[in-house]
Amino acid sequence: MNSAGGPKLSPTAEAIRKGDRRALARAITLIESSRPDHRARAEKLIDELLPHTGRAIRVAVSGAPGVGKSTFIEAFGLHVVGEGRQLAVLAVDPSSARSGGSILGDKTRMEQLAKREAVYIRPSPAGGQLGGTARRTREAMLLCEAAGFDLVLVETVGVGQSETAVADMVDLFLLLIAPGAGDDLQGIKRGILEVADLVVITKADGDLATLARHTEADYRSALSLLRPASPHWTPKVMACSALEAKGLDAVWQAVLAHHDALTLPGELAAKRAHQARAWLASEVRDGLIALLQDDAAIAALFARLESTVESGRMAAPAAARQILAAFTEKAR
Ligand SMILES: Nc1nc2c(ncn2[C@@H]2O[C@H](COP(=O)(O)OP(=O)(O)O)[C@@H](O)[C@H]2O)c(=O)[nH]1
Ligand SMILES: [Mg+2]
Repeated sequence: MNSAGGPKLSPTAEAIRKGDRRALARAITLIESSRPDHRARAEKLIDELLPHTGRAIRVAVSGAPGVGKSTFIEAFGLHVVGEGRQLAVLAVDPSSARSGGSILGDKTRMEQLAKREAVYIRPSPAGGQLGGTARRTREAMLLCEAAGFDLVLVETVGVGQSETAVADMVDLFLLLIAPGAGDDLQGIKRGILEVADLVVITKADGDLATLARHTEADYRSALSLLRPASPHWTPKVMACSALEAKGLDAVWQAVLAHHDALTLPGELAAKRAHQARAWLASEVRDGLIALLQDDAAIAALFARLESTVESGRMAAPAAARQILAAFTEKAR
């Protein structure tokens, strides 16, 4: 029996529980691998550590490239560490794999933070597609929680589908916005604004300070037109400067207020339960597609029907039924 009263943990799990950084880093590398034997070990490890997760506040930091996410995380991170928090930062940036540049940029931008004892920073792995990234991030988050981190920040680019996937694994979605271009809301899709619990106008300093106030007002009125997703929380809009370390405590207090507001009525637990269910469904979906692709004949049929559907010669539902029929036939 270990201290938590559960079954005895494996040495790896025990090391992670004790906060051993190298064990944590190795475990995250393991979950990033798609080799079947690695997957099997990763699943076992996650399962073992699951009872030791769930005690962190999970926050997504999203926004367009260049808005200031990494700089914000550095400044905000230093602030919360000063408040006694243990912080893990996970980067999900599908574009960084392609450009190859932003990981290096992020490392320098989080230079001070990276030196802190209470901080663990994990850049996003190169390659892989979105589904894989979402799974790896969720699993990495659980490992970090088991290692004792009580605040997890997930940096994600506010374009494409990645933020919806990330919104599905965090408690709070923080959308960063740069001053200016309030009219078109900077091309930020309405869908992203709808999942935002906190909108933070960053770079509210120097020449941009006045513009930042206008942008803040614009977003406040845009948000007032949306129905809040939660009965216990109305999304907030605030401004800060990561460069001058101003307004960061207000953001932190809002994160804590959101956490309290959702915890007391049981909404946080319900939200996480719902996320766990959705995770299961997506794992089953991914697993089924992998099974289909494993069979050469079905994979060929899949590819053939894909182009049929692409060219508009057949609708997706009929094509999907054909593929599934071939699969169930095979399973018989
Ligand atoms: N004036 C000002 N510039 C900032 C601030 N935060 C970030 N920047 C600048 O904005 C640029 C992009 O920042 P970065 O954090 O890499 O953005 P990311 O792509 O969203 O991670 C950099 O040149 C930063 O120096 C801020 O609070 N004030
Ligand atoms: Mg960045």
